[in-house]
Amino acid sequence: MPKMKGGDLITEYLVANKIPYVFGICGHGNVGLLDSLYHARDRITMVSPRHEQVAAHMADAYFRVRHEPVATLTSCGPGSCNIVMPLACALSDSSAVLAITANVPTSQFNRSPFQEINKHYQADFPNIIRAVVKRSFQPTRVDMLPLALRQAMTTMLSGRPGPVNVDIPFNVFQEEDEVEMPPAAPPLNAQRSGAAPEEIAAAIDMILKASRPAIFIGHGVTLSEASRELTAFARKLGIPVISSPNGMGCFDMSDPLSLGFIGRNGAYPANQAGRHADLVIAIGARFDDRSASSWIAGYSWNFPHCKLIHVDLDPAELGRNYPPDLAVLADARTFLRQLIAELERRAPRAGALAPWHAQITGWQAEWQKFTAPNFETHASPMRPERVVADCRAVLPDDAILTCDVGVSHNWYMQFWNARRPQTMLNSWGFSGMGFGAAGVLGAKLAAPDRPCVSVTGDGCFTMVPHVLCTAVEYNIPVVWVIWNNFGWMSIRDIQMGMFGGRELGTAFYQGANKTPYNPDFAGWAKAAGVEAMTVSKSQDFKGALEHAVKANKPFLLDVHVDAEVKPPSTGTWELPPTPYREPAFGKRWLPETAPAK
Ligand SMILES: Cc1ncc(C[n+]2csc(CCOP(=O)(O)OP(=O)(O)O)c2C)c(N)n1
Ligand SMILES: [Mg+2]
Repeated sequence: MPKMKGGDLITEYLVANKIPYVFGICGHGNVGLLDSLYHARDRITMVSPRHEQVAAHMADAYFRVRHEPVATLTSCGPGSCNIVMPLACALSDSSAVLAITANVPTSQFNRSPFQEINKHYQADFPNIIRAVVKRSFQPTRVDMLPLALRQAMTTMLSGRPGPVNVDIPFNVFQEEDEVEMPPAAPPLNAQRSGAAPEEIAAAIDMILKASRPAIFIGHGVTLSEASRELTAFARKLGIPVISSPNGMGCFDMSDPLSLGFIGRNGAYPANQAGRHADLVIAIGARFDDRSASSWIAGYSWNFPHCKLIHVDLDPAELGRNYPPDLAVLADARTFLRQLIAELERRAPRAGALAPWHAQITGWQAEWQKFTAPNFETHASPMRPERVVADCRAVLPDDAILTCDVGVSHNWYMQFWNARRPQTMLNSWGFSGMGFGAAGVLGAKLAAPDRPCVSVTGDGCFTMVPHVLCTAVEYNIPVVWVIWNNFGWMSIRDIQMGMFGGRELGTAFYQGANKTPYNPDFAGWAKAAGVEAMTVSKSQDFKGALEHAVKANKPFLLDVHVDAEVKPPSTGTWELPPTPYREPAFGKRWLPETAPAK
């Protein structure tokens, strides 16, 4: 066996796994691997943003768009500590990132060399990162690398995907040993688990018996690439589809059977259908507080009065919040294919759901009547609905939207019509500010021929403004739409609504008389070499966005949006012990009869 340097083995393994990019930042700890990547630079590209947080958000977004992973590379100590937050985002949204971190030389373990974390254990970075990855590996010799790399890649992509860490001491990159290249890891979805035949029979029995069924989909359907099967199944039986944010687009949201998002910031028809349903088929979705009106019965769901079939490939999610009547441990696509095959053997009653459809059509009409006028209104600053509507009008169906965190996200969850899977990326479970503004760079590298637009708050963007430099350095033509409302307005809204309007630390001001302040974002962008425009009138936004997308260069639009127009709540959200509020549109509905079981 020929001798190989640790750094070369890692590089060749990344190439063998068809990993085209390493997103990362140098440090003395990882120069050994940089040297190996230098020699392979025609086969794997290093992209070096200005903050490690950005590198990991980029990797996360890249995976969400392509379902193929890339690696991040950070140095020992502070550089690697900077990826904790974005890895938490990736973990809570089941996104794969191969996080390669460097550590101090093994011969210096426990001597407190520069940047070692060793209060309790030598070279203790794995303990910092363990809560936010599926697994952390620390190979301390070159001959440990083949197994660690293979296990890391396999763990990352198998079952429910997620970030994995390989923490490598400085010397291991440069030392040589006789090592064999491990086989490439199976790609995402290489192994798929199905339901038992009796579970499928029981599921179909329940589905055909229901008079008010609804399907609830989450990221599991997206990750399983089950859009076609979901669409065929829902249309065959006419079952409406409610979506959590990372499931959006798996079922075309312009289809009348698509009811949108559910929960406080959901669409009224989704909450109405959720609380009136007699059967919910939840697939790859996890009933988190925001998509379940904090589990308070009658706002979004009515379990256990309503029956529940819960399908997921992670047993930890089955019954986490609602005990299912039928729990199925299976891959979403396989399960749906099994349902479709079983349906071929049964004869569903034609028109059985007509009364349910009539109710739903009525709720959709009410919602449409309530919301439509605001989509037409011109104003300065802009009405939020107008930004959403004009984005939809300008962007093609395959464009990728990376949402950030805050009020803008609430509006997009309520009103964005995603038409294809993997076109709307959301930091849903962890909601890390900067995910959208940074992630859009990774999304564009994953889909170079499609428009990629980030709608990001003024607060979110200011967390990662150096994304401008990276877009210019690497010529990544993305568009940032800054939803500029001069503050951390989603949090200010909580102070206004729940804390008597006592506002502190939630808006951006300058001077003693509290003049609203923000940097001139367009000027800031131009200083970085990015084209930019400020849009303060709604009449100008659509044209500006069209121009920015067409320009095919990094482009920033600073869009002034009215902070005082709030998204209408159609469910609720509770932060105990603070009292929760009744919806602004629609109301709680509790069944009169006792639970059916
Ligand atoms: C890294 C991080 N810090 C803090 C928060 C808490 N937080 C959630 S939304 C928000 C305000 C977002 O401000 P902005 O981007 O301007 O959006 P807006 O709500 O004003 O639309 C904050 C601070 C968070 N989610 N992530
Ligand atoms: Mg803001």
